[in-house]
Amino acid sequence: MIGGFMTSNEKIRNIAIIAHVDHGKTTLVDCLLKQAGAFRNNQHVEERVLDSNDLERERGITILSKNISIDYNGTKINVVDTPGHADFGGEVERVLGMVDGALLIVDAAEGPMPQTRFVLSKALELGLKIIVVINKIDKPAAEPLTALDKVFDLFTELTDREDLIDFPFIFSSSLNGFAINDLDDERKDMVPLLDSIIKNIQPPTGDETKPFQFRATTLDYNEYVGRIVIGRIVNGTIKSQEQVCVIHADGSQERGKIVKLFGFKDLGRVEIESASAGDIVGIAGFSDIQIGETICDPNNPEALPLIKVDEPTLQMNFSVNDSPFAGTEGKFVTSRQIRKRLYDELEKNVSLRVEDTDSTDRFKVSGRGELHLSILIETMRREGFEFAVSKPEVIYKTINDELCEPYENLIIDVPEEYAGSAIERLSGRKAEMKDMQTAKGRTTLTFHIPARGLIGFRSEFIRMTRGEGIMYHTFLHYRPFAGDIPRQRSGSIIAHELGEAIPYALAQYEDRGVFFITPKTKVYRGMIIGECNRPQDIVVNICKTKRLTNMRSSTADVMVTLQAPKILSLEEALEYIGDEELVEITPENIRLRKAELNKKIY
Ligand SMILES: Nc1nc2c(ncn2[C@@H]2O[C@H](COP(=O)(O)OP(=O)(O)OP(=O)(O)O)[C@@H](O)[C@H]2O)c(=O)[nH]1
Ligand SMILES: [Mg+2]
Repeated sequence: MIGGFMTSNEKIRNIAIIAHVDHGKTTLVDCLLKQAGAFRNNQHVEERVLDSNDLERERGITILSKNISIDYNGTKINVVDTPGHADFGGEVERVLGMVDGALLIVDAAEGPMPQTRFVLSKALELGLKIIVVINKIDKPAAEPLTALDKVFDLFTELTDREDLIDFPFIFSSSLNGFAINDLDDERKDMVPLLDSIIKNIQPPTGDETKPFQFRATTLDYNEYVGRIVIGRIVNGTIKSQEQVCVIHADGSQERGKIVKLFGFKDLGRVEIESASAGDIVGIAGFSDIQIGETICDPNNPEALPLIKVDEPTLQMNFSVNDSPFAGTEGKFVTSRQIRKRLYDELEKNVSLRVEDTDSTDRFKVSGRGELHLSILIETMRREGFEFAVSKPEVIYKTINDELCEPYENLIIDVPEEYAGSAIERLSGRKAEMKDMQTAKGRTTLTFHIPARGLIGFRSEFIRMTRGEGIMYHTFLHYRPFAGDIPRQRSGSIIAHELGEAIPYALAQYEDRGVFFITPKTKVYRGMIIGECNRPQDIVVNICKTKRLTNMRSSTADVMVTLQAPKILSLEEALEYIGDEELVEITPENIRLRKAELNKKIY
């Protein structure tokens, strides 16, 4: 049977799950689904079942927020799992607009972290009721009560509203599937959390008898019906196939029919016949509707306040691969294919922007941060695309006739002995220190820094702290341009000709720097194959075979032992390249190269 769960508001709860990255949101959703019997008894369930796309599973992070719904004793609890990484903060903020409450998950060992503060501040601004979940209490280093105290401090810092500060809390281990009200309680299941949601989160407000109003909050896509907008029915009731009206951001109205109406049930989206105020649904039928716009009753068209979508702060060019290896590794390589793929991405990637440029082979792609853009690159590469990307650059804006640039709030946590050098390096990148605290041998520092100053910093930071430093940054605001930041990068080692790198030649240049390639890697003229230990680029002939003057030298080639190369990940490659350099992306390889391959000096 299609449809069915017409519910009155009383029987609905809408919540979002919010937290700093990795504090256990998705694992907690697993537990809730299991507890509510969403899986058959004998069904094999993967961990973090909601992190369903390949990249999410591989990296262990949530990239897209997802809706599920559970039935608990006759109440429908709509749950939105949100991503924890700062690049997706805008998405979390929007999602919070369609719920009535949130579970704020906090790692019992780590306590509140930068993104905890960000998501909490957004939830409090909206006046949402929050249940604090101190998670991972099974960890040996867990200090649940200390973490709870710190969360309390954070609340008092962020709001004056007593009713919100007086928050309900619960302890849990989503890995072990239990939640408890008191640390001495028996640890058996998630029932205490479900009960707490029913008790503490209000049923949605909204009037079923008023004209229909729905606000598009997130995007989804399905190849049969196209764009699906997900959001909350603010007022009224709606049926599938009904005539409605979209009010666009510019005020224009578009009439049309609801082609499909979706509700959420357990893990999936199901087609339904009707739904009413307070419920979260998906609507298909409008290909031009944008995030934040309203769908409403055509006889009483009234727009809901628009919600803003965060503007991109970082941009880069995607271009057709024109290296000598072009077309040999990818399935989709033409300008037309790349263009279509990029524009298709806009169907579901809310804060991404794509623009044509003066060259038909190049597109400007803008996003919310390095992770946002690198995930798109990685996804396309896995689909078989081949292309080249340029160095990510911040997006400047003119505000009140003044050139402004994006600033980030940067928090680093380092062993005490590295604090001095961290401060020094960051001030060279125009960072201003805002706070510094030392406890238990570690120092936590807060800076405001131009986003520009962070490009390339991560790898330097990891090296400087010998891998023991932790860093987080989130977008802060636009501020007047801070002036030049000289980039300190060593020169590159550049290949001189097309061929295959041979061990003997690599060994010869080993004292000049570190290589990014292994022997037998195919290289071409102008390809960047290593980092020099001097500021200048050097060009090397890495394919030359030694003139064989006697028999011994042919075996000598086999005998050389080389230092391990430094194989750059996609993110590292993007951080490494400078102006006039590109990263070549194919399903099989990530190569660095000079944009101009045939310059005299190579
Ligand atoms: N020890 C312990 N580990 C946990 C618990 N809950 C989650 N984890 C682990 O913490 C890691 C992160 O869990 P996720 O559920 O992916 O965290 P998340 O908050 O959804 O992460 P993002 O979506 O990337 O922000 C995983 O390795 C989990 O297995 C817990 O209660 N105890
Ligand atoms: Mg997650």
